[in-house]
Amino acid sequence: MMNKILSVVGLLSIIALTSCKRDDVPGPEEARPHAEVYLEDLAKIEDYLQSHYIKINDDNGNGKLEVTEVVMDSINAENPISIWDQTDYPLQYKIVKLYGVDFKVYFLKLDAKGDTDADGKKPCGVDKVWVSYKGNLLNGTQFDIAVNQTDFNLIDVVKGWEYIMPEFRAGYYAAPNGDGVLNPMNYGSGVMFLPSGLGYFNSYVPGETYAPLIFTFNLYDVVYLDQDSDKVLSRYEYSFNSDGTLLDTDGDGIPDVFDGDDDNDGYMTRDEIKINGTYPDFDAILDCSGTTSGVKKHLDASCH
Ligand SMILES: [Ca+2]
Ligand SMILES: [Ca+2]
Ligand SMILES: [Ca+2]
Repeated sequence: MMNKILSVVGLLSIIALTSCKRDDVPGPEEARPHAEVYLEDLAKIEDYLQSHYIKINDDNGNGKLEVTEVVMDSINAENPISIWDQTDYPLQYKIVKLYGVDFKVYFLKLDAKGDTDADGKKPCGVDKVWVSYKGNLLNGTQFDIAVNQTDFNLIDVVKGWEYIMPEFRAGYYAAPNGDGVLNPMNYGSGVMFLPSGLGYFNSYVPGETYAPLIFTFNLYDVVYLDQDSDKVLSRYEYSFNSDGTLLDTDGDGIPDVFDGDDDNDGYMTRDEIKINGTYPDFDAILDCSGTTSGVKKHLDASCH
């Protein structure tokens, strides 16, 4: 089954490769301005949050949270408290600065143990994640689901994941039943409510254009990546300026996380940081004076 969470570009290229012609999949509509669409999406999402409840059914009684067990539907006599008003899973949001818009992105943490758990690795926005998830439209239509663990690089999927997944932590694997079977334990779980601008926007991918998306997910594991192969893990290079752009130390237009020569001094970062032929941990990378207290060599064009 094709995972629809792949970014539109990735997905459309797969469609192009696997079918001669798809008359049933219309091309994208001409894109409307992000700022305009976002305000409509925000109103729809906030209306949804105020008119729907959330409930977790432990359907299979195995003590693990499956994405299929997370139920959201219109409030009724039996379930009168909205997602907006309930307090079991406090509604949080993150401001995402992108495309000239300050997107307010709501999310819920379903696992109250949350951030305090020292076992949990957190991804940065360009790492690889092992997840289970389901994707729904606001009308309840489920357009995608992966019940079992599957892995994605966060830069390959819808934009919202890049920003919201780092708010969650992974768990660990253990064999609690003494049978040697490893199970994911104590993992982060959540729900994100994405404006269409951080989803498929003007593409028909989820079944309609400009669709706000609801993703319910478990984050089982994180693999730290080195996107530019400069021997500095991306998580140490992936950071944002106050205007929402990615940090670009040398200002050459290539963010540090994708730049193999971060200070543009003509010497590759991986060569600059090497100590006695080995690559040090990030904290041990030296500065120009040979200590670890100043600006690291690969970020300082005055030495190499
Ligand atoms: Ca750069
Ligand atoms: Ca770099
Ligand atoms: Ca350099």
